[in-house]
Amino acid sequence: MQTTQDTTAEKSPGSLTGRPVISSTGLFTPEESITNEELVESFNAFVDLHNERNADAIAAGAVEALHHSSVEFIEKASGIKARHVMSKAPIIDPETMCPRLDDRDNDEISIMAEIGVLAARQALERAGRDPKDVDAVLCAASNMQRPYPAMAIEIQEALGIEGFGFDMNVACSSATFGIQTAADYVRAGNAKSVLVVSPEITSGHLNWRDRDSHFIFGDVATAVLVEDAAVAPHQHWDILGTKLKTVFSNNIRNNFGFLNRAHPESAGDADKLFVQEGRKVFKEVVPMVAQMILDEAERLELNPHALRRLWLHQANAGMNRLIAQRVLGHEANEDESPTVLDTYGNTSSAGSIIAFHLSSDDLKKGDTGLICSFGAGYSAGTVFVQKAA
Ligand code: CO8
Repeated sequence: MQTTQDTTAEKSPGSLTGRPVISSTGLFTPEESITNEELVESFNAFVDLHNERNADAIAAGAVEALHHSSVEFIEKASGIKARHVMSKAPIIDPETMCPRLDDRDNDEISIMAEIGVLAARQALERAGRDPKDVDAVLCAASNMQRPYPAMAIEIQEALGIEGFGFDMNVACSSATFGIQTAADYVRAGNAKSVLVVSPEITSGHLNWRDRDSHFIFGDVATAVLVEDAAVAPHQHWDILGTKLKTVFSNNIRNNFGFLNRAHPESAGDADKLFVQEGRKVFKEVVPMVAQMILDEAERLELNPHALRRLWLHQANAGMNRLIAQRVLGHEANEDESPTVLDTYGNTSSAGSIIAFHLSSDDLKKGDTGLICSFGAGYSAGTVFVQKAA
């Protein structure tokens, strides 16, 4: 197996353009899905159990009573109606309320790699690409199930890809940061074909007992094949420009790490799961991202009002409405800014890629669009693309 990253350019000197394109995408959607009604029924049963079991302590003021969630609130505040998950039954069991994914032997493929491979295979098939011709795999996601060996190397092995792979984590912006990294390998001539795989099992770090956030996330895996234009299939998307940005914020946080462990049952350990100040995130991220898109459009000499479609990060329908309006100069319709949030929930870094995967085939040669992510860090990434054929 090759372990260096500069073999491609050496193999085919002079034949590459150094111009990165998106050749194809792939998507894996878990079969199981939880509707808001099912979620709220289970959450409210948990609240009733908690309040019943702690009735005396609540009456004495030692324990706080919990409050019911509501389908109406969830849909109005976020636009989410359902989410796919890898392990439904334990999540909606009021006595468990977290996924239960069996440990696997070291000689079995890990679950993150497994769903990553399913998305990646689809991307490879759609591009007609033999895995042997891929040079690198980046596993870009907001949570990794172990530190090493890298999930990317496991995916590489399962697909029979020679070359190299590594994991990267930039929360909800992992996929766009992965696309720019892959594009930079192509620009530098270090690779001609790079898979960016984003398996997002967000259900593992969501606090299903927290009324403020229990409805937000869902599981999925996406893959993006970034290649040199010289080897890309006829049907591809030219990458016109990529831009990344990070600004430190404590408003979205997860303190889980190798120095501690998460115990969802213990209130004291709730910060080892996803926590956020949703209102602040909303207020601060919308202007930051809208301005970043406008600045990047100006740098690339693109008229933002003429963008044919925005594939925005899928965190909140209201955020996307405001960002799209600022960018396009008018209220965007579903065709201009497609939503997958309603059925997938927030799938972290995969959201904008799912939207692109499901709603891009109908665009015409020359149409320009924007893949954009934003989330914890804060982090944000833009990838302006143009349909080549
Ligand atoms: N049911 C009923 N009422 C509720 C509920 C509920 N479930 N939850 C809260 N309420 C109540 C509150 O108590 C509050 O009541 P009051 O007014 O009396 O105080 C009222 O409803 C309003 O609450 P909020 O102010 O919290 O409601 P918002 O309108 O702000 O909506 C949202 C909450 C939906 C969270 C919204 O603020 C939002 O979407 N913000 C942006 C979030 C965002 O984009 N976050 C990015 C996260 S993604 C990321 O980068 C993380 C990556 C890691 C992923 C993997 C982890 C699993």
